[in-house]
Amino acid sequence: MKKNLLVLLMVAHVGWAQQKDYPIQAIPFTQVKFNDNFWLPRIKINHTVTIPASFERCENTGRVKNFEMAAARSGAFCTVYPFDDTDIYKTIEGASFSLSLFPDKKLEDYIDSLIVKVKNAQEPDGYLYTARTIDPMAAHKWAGKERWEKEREASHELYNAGHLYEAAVAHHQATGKRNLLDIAIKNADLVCSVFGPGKKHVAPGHEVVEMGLVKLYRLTGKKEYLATAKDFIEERGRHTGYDATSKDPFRNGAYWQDHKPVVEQNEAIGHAVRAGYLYAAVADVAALTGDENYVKAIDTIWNNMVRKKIYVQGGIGAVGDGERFGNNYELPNATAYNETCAAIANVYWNHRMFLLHGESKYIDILEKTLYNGLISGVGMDGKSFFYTNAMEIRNSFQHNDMEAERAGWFVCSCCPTNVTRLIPSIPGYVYAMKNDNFYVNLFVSGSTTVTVNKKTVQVEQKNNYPWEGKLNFTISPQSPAVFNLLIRLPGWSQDQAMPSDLYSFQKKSGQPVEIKINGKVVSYTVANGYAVLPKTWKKGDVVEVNLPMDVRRVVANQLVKDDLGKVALQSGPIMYCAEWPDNFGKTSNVILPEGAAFTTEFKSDLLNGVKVVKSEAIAIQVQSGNTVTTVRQPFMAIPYYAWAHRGKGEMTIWFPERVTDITILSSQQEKK
Ligand code: FUB
Ligand code: ZN
Repeated sequence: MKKNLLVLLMVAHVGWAQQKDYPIQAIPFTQVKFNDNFWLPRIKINHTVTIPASFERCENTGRVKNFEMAAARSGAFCTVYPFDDTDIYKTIEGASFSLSLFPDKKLEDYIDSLIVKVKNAQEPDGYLYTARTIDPMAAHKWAGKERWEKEREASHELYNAGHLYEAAVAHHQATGKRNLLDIAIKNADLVCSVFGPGKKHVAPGHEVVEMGLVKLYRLTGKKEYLATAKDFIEERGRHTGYDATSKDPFRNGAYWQDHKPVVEQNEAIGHAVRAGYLYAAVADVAALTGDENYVKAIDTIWNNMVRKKIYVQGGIGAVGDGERFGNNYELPNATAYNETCAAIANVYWNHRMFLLHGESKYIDILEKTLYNGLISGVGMDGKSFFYTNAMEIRNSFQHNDMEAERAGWFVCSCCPTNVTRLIPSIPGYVYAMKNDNFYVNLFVSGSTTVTVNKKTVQVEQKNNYPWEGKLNFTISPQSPAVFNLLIRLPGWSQDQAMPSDLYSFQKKSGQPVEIKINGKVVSYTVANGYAVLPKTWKKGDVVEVNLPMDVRRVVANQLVKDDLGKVALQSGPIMYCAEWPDNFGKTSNVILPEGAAFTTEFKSDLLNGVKVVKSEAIAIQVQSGNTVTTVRQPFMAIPYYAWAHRGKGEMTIWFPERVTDITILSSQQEKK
């Protein structure tokens, strides 16, 4: 009898937790150690510079003061946006991830002192939103007179909540403390009591609360959190106040992904950060509930994004007006918006898509984003940032809205604080597991220890990625262990510039990727984009993989008007750009003729160490008296992510191959 009761209790316990989940589980970032030259320095500078600088900005811009005033219930909200609270939450989240990697008592204590301020600003029923609490009679103009009244449009009450939950979970996991978690739970309980069937209805105006609730659900097992996340997703497309005939995304609801129920949506649409967070949350809820219609919807949306709406350097959200996705193939270079937060959202989404489906194409997008259009968002100093990530800069700066220099902070500073939390979590994207399949997704020197097929296995990577393609893995199980090692064969190593026909390599290489085990070339099968290596692994087994790193010319689909007749340059995962200091002060006049050969060179003294691409170009020179001449000149390209560290000037990603495809700037444009 007692035994039966125990079984029942065990079932009940398992019942609250995840009965269903992603079929693939990521190896948590805390279990992955880096000792490489590319990511580890970035993670360190994030800890030593970015996090302190970010907290400092939260202090000196008044964001912390907002919490103090909310605690005192007096004063006047002293920053600009009602979502400024989230900069504190996101920095706490990043700092917590970082604490897991680098224990730091001073930082931990400082976070605790901030948490006291957050707690004091929380209203007794759990409501937490300084833009109202400071003075409810004079709430922020985006917030409305009543709580949640303007949530759909602009208040960001649930956006703030979502970032609070994500921070709280990270903080609890890093420190074991409940101080922030209890605040988050109190707020989440309020949110669940206010919204849902038979209660208030709203499609959150800026998604992220859904992902946050899922994280809280995973930690606490409270089903309401998952149910409310799902309710919020279900709310989309139900609002009756839009004008469906309008093409304006603000009028037809598409800006908020609210124009149709999610399961009927088939296009990456609207504000790109909102969209990315929504699609990531849909993946989470699909994994946890087994909802196949959700999976179908995000699969279709993903195909649309990858076939028609992503830039060659991994940026998404082409249009500045509304910070949103453009129409299909609308990928202008001169006005590309590419918000850093959108790139981050795309990493979150693609990682989840991989965990759902186990296909390497999702990691191809994640890798492209990570090494290019995302880290371009943070400068080498760790404290300067791009909000938008330009695709070209011309001397005339005729598009003044394009940022040509990084800044320390922004009035709307979502991107810097988002970078702060993304960087230390990168080790969590490297490995994953499903039963006796062990996936290697990213190539970073370092190690992890995992349990595969009930055996403890240490996996060590040694490489000089992303500069060289020689990868070395040492597999060391405690005792011989049978499992499949799945090594991702990046799309670019398989003659595929993008998992779609949006971009392709001008010439196929046809070079197969060679793999050796213990010095012997082995044949292998490829499944879902992975080289599958089944074996009884023994201590010290060495796997060598040789990825081709030659410089490739990338061409865009003919429907991308801006890129017609032009090529971009790629070596391994890295996209290149030409910048003015390396090309006689100008890059908009550069033609890369067909057939021009490329060489590469690693320059340790340039931009913290980068592999540059060299060639000979033809440069257009406009002389006085209506004369245009061409000259041959040396050409040099640097990794796109490293541009804008040497002053303001021209930058080009897409190069014409013929003189007929170059845009010659008028002298009037030059002067502007
Ligand atoms: O609305 C909150 C954040 O501010 C968005 O994610 C960014 O695009 C910026 O508009
Ligand atoms: Zn942003």
